[in-house]
Amino acid sequence: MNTNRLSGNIQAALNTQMTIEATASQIYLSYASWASAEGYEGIANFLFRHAQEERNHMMKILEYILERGARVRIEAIPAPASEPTSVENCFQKIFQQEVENTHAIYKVVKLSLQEEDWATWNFMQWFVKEQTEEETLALNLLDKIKIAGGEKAQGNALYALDRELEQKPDDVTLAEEKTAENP
Ligand code: OFO
Repeated sequence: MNTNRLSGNIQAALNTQMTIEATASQIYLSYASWASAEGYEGIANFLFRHAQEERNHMMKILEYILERGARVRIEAIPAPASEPTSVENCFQKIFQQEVENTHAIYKVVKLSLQEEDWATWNFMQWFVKEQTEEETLALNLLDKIKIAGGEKAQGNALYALDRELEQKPDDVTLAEEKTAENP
């Protein structure tokens, strides 16, 4: 009796996405280590926390694959590319990598739609929303560094940004939760 509720294609796509989340976690770890070495402890703290979030995303997919009676494939994680060259460059790289992750997630969503696998489609909606949050968060970081002086940001402005990120929550409020009274 076949108890595997995922098609071969969906199983492969979810396993790939799991590795992408693990890779994202390593990227955040490397940027966090870079920030700490440069003396930006607040930014490092924020990025270390985010590395953990990406690992949680990986675990969600791993658990889902198992729950559906399919097989998990643990693959090698590529080493993160070069370190950031500045705080602005760090935030740009973060934004870029989140957008790439969004595209990867959309591919899984599209496949589940084509295969009419509504359980996977439904499961993936959590990730669609999460990516909107993560892109918003990354865009907010880019805005902040721009206000602090962009590539030329230094001294007090960078210090204030670093302190702020240490306290910054990992989530942002999305448009659908906003109102006229509370924009
Ligand atoms: Fe940065 O996001 Fe996972 O999915």
